[in-house]
Amino acid sequence: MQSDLMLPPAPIAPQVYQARRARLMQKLPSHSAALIPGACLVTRSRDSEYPFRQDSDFYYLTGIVEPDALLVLLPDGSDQGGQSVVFCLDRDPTMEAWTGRRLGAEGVMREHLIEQAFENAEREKQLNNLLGGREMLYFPLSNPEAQRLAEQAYRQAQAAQRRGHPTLQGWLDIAPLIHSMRLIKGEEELTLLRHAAAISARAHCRAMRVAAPGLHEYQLQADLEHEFVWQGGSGPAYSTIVGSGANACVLHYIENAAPLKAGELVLIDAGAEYALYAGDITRTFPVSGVFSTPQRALYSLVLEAQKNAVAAVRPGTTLNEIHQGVVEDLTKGLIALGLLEGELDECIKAESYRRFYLHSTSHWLGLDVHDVGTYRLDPDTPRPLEAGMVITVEPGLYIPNDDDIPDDYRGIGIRIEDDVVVTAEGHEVITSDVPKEMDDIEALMANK
Ligand SMILES: [Mn+2]
Repeated sequence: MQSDLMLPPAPIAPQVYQARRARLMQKLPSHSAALIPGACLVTRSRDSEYPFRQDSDFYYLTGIVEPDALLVLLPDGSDQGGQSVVFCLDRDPTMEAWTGRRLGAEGVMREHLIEQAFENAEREKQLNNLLGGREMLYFPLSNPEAQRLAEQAYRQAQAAQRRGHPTLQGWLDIAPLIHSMRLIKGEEELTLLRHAAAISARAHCRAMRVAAPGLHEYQLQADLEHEFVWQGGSGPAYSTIVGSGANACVLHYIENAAPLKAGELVLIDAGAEYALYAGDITRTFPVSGVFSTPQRALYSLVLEAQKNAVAAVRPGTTLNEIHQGVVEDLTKGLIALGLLEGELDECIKAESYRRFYLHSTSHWLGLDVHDVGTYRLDPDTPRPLEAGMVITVEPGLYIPNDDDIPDDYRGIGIRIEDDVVVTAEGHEVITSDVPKEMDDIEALMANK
């Protein structure tokens, strides 16, 4: 099994996070300050907690994975952008004996190149000093902890105003500024995304080899997630979907409880999280290793649409155009199979295809599986793709168990999803280590 281990990529250097903070501060006025809280531990039951997952925005700007931290940015209009301050967990020998080493203020400054750091015990006093005289606050408006800190700062500012100091004038959302940066991935991020994708692809191959009638969906889930962690990932990047038979038609089916039956397809939508970056792959394959004729007919339709969509990925095009291409391909095919009636244009205009394909074709991918960034520049203008963006391409067909559907096609759900980097020349598919051609899938399943 040792030969099976993949070579892990280098972690992102602290200088990269430092440069991101500088870039963000250069976008902020020098009389402002920004507050960006990290994530806290969340209770799972009684005194046990969910595994800690850092807030993606906080992580993007610091690389710090401790809970209960806070990043304060103090822009000053200089080339370096300004100063970064972090509040972190207090050093505490007793607590550290239970839960492990804490960075402490010195560790934060040394290991993460933060100019100034304090332990949380000093938070209130030091925040007052740092924010005094700053006229505008930026923070993620959706974050209740940041909201609380901003209100506290406002009360302090009012008191200071009575003593003649400049006062806090208002606050603005910092999320859009961070999210527009996260939308374009740097080379060091692409390396981690490629690795998350490669681990995910291996896990899918493994599930294809293991699948057999008589097993349950959850056993494929266990096998996928074993591979994620075996290769150094933290686990799944989102709840693993293993849907056999008609369960494949439930888009977010995560019960994964049904037995796998001979003759049925199984749809797996699963991806590893590696260094907080997400993989996101969907494959659909026959439980017993061979596609039936009606399954082939539907699968080849989805596969053609998916390959055409991937081929269309390049700078300047939009996710909207790619989706429209998929809709046209799928609708054409559904008419040819007799599942839709009428002319192509009419079916598209009336959206009758939505009975079989109701989701969109792509989403951004990064630190979050449905990554941040707007899809439109304004309500009428889809955002053109740029080099460094990472997307999924995932058309599907979901045929309901309805009386008017020919028996052969009822209850079949198929989705094929790859992760694709937009490059200057066009695109790079980073999930091609798991087959999607039917003959290749059958060959892999035959040569377990
Ligand atoms: Mn996806």
